[in-house]
Amino acid sequence: MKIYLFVFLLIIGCSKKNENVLYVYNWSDYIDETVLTDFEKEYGIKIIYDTYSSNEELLAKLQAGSGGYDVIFPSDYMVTIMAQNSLLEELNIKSLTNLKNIDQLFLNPTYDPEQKYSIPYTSGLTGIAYRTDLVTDEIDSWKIFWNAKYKNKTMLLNDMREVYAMAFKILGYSVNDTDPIHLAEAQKLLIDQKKYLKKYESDMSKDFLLTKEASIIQQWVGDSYQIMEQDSNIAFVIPKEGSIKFTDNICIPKGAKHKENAEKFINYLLRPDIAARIINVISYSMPNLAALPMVNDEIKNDKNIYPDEELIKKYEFVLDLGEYTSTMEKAWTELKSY
Ligand code: N2P
Repeated sequence: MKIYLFVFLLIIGCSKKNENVLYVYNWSDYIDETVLTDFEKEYGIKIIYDTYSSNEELLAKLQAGSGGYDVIFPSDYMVTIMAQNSLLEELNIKSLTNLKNIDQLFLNPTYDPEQKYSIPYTSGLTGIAYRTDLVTDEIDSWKIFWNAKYKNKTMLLNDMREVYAMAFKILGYSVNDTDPIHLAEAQKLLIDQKKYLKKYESDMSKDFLLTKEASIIQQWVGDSYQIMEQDSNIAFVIPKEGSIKFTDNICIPKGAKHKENAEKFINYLLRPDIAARIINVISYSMPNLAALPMVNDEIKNDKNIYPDEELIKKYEFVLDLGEYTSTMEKAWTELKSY
């Protein structure tokens, strides 16, 4: 009898222990780590944290059924794709009492009109980070990536939609263009650029820029500002042709084992003090209005981080291209192996 009781208590104990965890899968360099440890202390929930560097990597992981994640951060168009593929849990909005801090303009977006699956986390855009001590030209255009002077010193994001968006914008097309003739033109341009390319790389390109192994990289605004803080010879520019603007979101993947913990975590991230701490570390804007008074002035007043519409009028949100995605994927695979 005693042994049964012991086993029973052991099982209860283990399952209780398992409940106090949360598996978080986020973009690299997209959180203030002290916010994670403070959450663990405050809620007694241990966070297991893992990172990715593109929406497509996140999608592939979820489609493979691996990871066991409870919280993920897909961009706008990826929320649509994931919702359509039944990869997201519906959120219990009532549990998210801090949603009131979010700017109304960011609620009920076209990619999730009923706010069923996603809560906006950050927003930003893609531009060029470069070394002012190595680049003598004035940079205002994506075309700098085709300048032979910077051969083997340029890096583009390892991100299909970002790379084609850049080429489409140079050619005067939309980032969501689906004309195969335009794709062929973009492909030609990008094949030509490979002569000057060191590597397609999203995360490590920042280190390459810091160590001067690269001079010019395609990079997201906040990630660029994070390295600008480490090296005053790094600058960031918004190219005149435009490119992608995004809203990244907090979601719960289908079948998440710790949904309640996930909702506690999401509500915690929506707290003004927590949001402000994250913004001050990652240098991306968040639609959390109540956080603004606690955001550092140099971030709040920076037009690249909090841009006005005029500055980014040529910037577009990525849309799901439906079946055409596989056509682009084929071109991307070909481009990378070229
Ligand atoms: C985080 C980059 C996320 C921006 N390092 C792209 N959505």
